Amino acid sequence: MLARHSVLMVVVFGMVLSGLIYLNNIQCRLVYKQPDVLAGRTDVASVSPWSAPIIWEGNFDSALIDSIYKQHNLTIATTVFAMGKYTRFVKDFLESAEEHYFVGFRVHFYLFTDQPESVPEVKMGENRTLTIQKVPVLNRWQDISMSRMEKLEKLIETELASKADYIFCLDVDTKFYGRWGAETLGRLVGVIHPYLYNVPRNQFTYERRPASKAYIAAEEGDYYYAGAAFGGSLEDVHHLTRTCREQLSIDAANSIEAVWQEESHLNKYFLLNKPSKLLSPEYMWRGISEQAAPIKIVRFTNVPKNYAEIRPNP
Ligand code: 5GW
Ligand code: MN
Repeated sequence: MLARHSVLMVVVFGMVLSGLIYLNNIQCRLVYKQPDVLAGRTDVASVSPWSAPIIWEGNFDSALIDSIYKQHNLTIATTVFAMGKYTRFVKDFLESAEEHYFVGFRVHFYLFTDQPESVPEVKMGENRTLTIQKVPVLNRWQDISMSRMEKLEKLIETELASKADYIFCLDVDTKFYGRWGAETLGRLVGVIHPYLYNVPRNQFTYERRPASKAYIAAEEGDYYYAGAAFGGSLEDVHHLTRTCREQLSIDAANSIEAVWQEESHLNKYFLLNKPSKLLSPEYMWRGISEQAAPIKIVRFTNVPKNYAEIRPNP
């Protein structure tokens, strides 16, 4: 009786304190707000027509998600490219990731750059490492764009096989402002593009020329996905990068380049291979000061850049 009482008191006290408490040393139980069958966000869709969850603030409990995934001792590989002048983005990207990205999990960053010497020193937390891979200078942006999928494909084959459970591939001209955590893990994960989440599919900027392997007809398509972030299991992302690399090179051989390069091919891939989880535009927003009704929290954004100044000449 006394024991039961004290458990109850801890529970009540814990709930008052934080709303949630992990009773590891008492009963290995987790106490959290009861899931509600009938209530939830009604202003956004939380599931795709093929029943993949769409992750929005308000539809998951971070502490509960963490307690589930923590048990699996996961490693998240994360890749970014910083070629040419894009090395200037590395510091903010990594420092903000240290604050918000898979906090408490093992994270291994792989940075591909043509100038390792201009990568700033960033203090990494416990269980978080950065590997810098030097790659040859590429001056044509078409080559930078082409080479990303190929580099990722090779990294997964040669390096990651036994070293990571999941991988995310991110643009470097970005910054974290809010949690990006285990709620994003899944077999194949795509992010809904911040500018095209609320337009009819015939207005998506898919590749519309049938001569390209990335072609999607006006009456087809699910969502328009951002090229700046995708991920999933090693196996699924390997298949994605291999397929996109192949399709990009078939296009190149036919002297056609899809309107948004890898993003166009990624969108074609996701049309034919449906993601198992979709991230809302909270996970790739337009900028920290941009507002829109469904966006309750900005987790990850584009950083504004002067295209003429930063990109190599065409
Ligand atoms: C340069 C010229 C045109 C397009 C891309 C580049 C470029 C891209 C570059 O010179 N260096 C480089 O590291 N990148 C990598 O590709 C960065 O990781 C960058 O975040 C990613 C995608 O290119 P972005 O960010 O310029 O494309 P948008 O569509 O996000 O503006
Ligand atoms: Mn970008």
